[in-house]
Amino acid sequence: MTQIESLSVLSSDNAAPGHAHGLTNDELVKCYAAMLRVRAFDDICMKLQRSGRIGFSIPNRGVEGCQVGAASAFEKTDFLFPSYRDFGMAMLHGVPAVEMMHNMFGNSKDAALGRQMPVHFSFTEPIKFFSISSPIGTHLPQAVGAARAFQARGEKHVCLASFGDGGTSSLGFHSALNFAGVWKAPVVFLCQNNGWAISLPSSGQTASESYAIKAKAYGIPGVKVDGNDLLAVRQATREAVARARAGEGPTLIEAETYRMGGHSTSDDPTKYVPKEELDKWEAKDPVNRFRRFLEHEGIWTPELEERLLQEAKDEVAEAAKIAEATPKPGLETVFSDVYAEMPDHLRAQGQSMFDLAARRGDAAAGDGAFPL
Ligand SMILES: Cc1ncc(C[n+]2csc(CCOP(=O)(O)OP(=O)(O)O)c2C)c(N)n1
Ligand SMILES: [Mg+2]
Repeated sequence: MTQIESLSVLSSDNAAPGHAHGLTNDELVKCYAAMLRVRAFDDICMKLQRSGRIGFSIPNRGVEGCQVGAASAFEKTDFLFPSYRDFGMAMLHGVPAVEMMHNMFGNSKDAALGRQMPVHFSFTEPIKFFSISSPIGTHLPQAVGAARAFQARGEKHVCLASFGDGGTSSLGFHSALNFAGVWKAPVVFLCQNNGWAISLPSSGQTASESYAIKAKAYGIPGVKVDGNDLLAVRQATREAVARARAGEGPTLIEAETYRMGGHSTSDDPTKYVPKEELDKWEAKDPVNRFRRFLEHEGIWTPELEERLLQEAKDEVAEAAKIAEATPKPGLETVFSDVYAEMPDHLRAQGQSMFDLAARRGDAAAGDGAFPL
C-alpha cells in the first residue's frame, strides 16, 4: 500500500523555499491575530465557566493553526459545516467575539435564543457557519447535501465538513464520503486528527495506517498535512477547494494536530494524557511556530505582539460583559420558531408552564408576547 506523505511548509521558523502562500503581510497578521483571539476567548470562557457564570466551554489550545489555516482558504460565500472546536474559523472571517459570547450565555441576542449548548454557534454573516451538531458526524452528510444542491443549481460554492479523528467512526463519515465521491460533490473533508476523542487515543480509533488513506475506498484523493503548520493546512485546503470549485470533486484532508487542553470544561485530561506526549506537542505549538515565521519575515515585533494580545483580551472581556448583562430569552421562546401554527397540545403545555412560572415567581414572561 502506498504511504501518504505529510505536507509540511514551516520548518521551525521559516517557510519552505519558494512556497507561495498568497497572503499579504496584513493577511498574515490577520491569521496570527485570529489565533490569539481564539486563545483569549478560551481563557476567558474557562474563567467564566469555573466561576459558574456560563455552563460549559470547549478549549482549542493547540488546534488554532489548523482551523485558521483551513478557513483562510474559503471565500465568505462558501459554506462551513464546522465541528464544535472550530470557532477560530468564524473569528478569522470577522465574526465579533460579542456574537459568540451571546451564545455562551444563551441570552436573548443569541442566534439560537439559548436553545443550543454553549460553543454551538451559528452565523450567516459575514460567513456561512452552520449550526454545530453535537451528535458526532451528523454534519458530514449535511455538508454533502448542500454541496450537491449547489452543484445541481450551477452555483460555485464549496462546502467544508470539519470533524475529528473520532468523527471518522461515525456512520455519517461513511455515507458522506461515499455520496460525495459518487456525485463529485464540491466538498472538502477536513479530519482534524488531534490525537484524542475525549479519552480515547487515536490508536484506539482505527486499524487503518492513517485517516487520509480511508479516502481511497471512496475513490477520492486523501492527503495528510502537518496540522500545526498554518501555511501547510492552508495550502492543502486551497488545493482541495480549487479542485472542488473546478468540478473535480471532494478531497479528504487529514491534519495531524494535538488537543493541548481538555476535551471540554467537563473533562480532566491529566487523568489520561501522558505528560511526555503533551510536552512533545507543546514544542510544536502552532501559534509559536507561526510567530517565529512572522519574525523571520520581518513582520513580527514585540510591540505588534503586545498590541494584538491586548486587543484580543479587551475585545473578549468586553464581549463577556455585554453578553452577561443582556437579558435572558423570554420563556415563550421555548415554544417558538418550530411551528407556523402552534399545535393545541403545545399551546396547552406552554400555558401550564407559563402559569407555573408565574405562580412560583421564578421566571417572568420575558420580553416577547407568549404566542398563545
Ligand atoms: C454520536 C455521538 N457519540 C458520542 C458522542 C459523545 N462525544 C462528544 S465529543 C466526542 C469525541 C469526538 O472526538 P473527535 O471526533 O476526535 O473530536 P475532538 O473532540 O477531538 O475535536 C464524543 C465521543 C456524541 N456527541 N455523539
Ligand atoms: Mg479528536
